[in-house]
Amino acid sequence: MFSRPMFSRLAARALPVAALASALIAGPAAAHVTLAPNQAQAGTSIRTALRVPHGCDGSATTAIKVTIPEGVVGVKPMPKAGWTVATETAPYAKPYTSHGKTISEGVKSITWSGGNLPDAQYEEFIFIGSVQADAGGQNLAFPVLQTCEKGATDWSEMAMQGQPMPPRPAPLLKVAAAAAPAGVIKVGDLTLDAPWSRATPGGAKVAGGFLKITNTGTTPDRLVSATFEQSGRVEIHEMAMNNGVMTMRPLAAGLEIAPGKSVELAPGGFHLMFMDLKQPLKEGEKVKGVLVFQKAGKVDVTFDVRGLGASAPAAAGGHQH
Ligand SMILES: [Cu+2]
Repeated sequence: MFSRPMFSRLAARALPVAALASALIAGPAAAHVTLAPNQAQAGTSIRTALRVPHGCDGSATTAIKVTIPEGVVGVKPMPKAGWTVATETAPYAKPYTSHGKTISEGVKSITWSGGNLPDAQYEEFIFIGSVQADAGGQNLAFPVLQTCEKGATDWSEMAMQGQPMPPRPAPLLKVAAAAAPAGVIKVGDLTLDAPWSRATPGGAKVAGGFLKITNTGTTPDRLVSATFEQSGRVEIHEMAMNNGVMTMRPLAAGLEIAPGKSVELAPGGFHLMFMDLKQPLKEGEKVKGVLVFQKAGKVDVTFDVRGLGASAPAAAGGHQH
């Protein structure tokens, strides 16, 4: 029978690095400088605090400097009574867009200094920022240099697979994957963006179906067929100029989605053609359908029925074929 300490050692050895990092986050961290909260979702803004639970070997803390990792942008510190706050800016590895402007640099470190935090007391140093959308699934490290009346502590060590937990770990922020926007479906290498259709005027027997299909993989896929709950059958169409007249024609072989590319099915271009409608489509309805791809297979989708767009090409005449 294993004694408990022996079992713990065996278990610790088998932990992959991600689990080890999680253990650092979730474990009893009262003795370390940590972030609270220490979890965030990619693509969202954060408000978090560095928790400083003690000084350096009993000596009072006089300055805290935190380094902001790549993937966290738009950082602003909260001023703190009795402390002077300073920031350093530098270019981001990946610029981002905010309110239509490209932001290519920002705060990369914050220092609160000039205060005095006795070893017997605890304090929080607050800042806000945003986690970039592609930082999902990572544990971002925020190394901290804690300066005290006597000495300093460098909280910058990283947990490594197969190594014991470091005594001075950098505070970590565990970032969950960004939420898919409403109406976006991911299946295999394909992303299907917001399928929609359009209300039909009385008596119309056809309607268009639209969405954006993106292939994030390395091989082509092909939309080969589809079904729509309120129509007898569905064709895949393209619009093209023919003797100076815009006409639609069925794509017998379906529609290829090249790797790394997006194909937009939209009024005036490629579209699904819902034939033999059983009843008119009304604005606000949600109608189920199925898209069939050569590689990704069958995908259930829901088409949002939008209002009748008088000026949009797909609703304007070409449907009498
Ligand atoms: Cu058509």
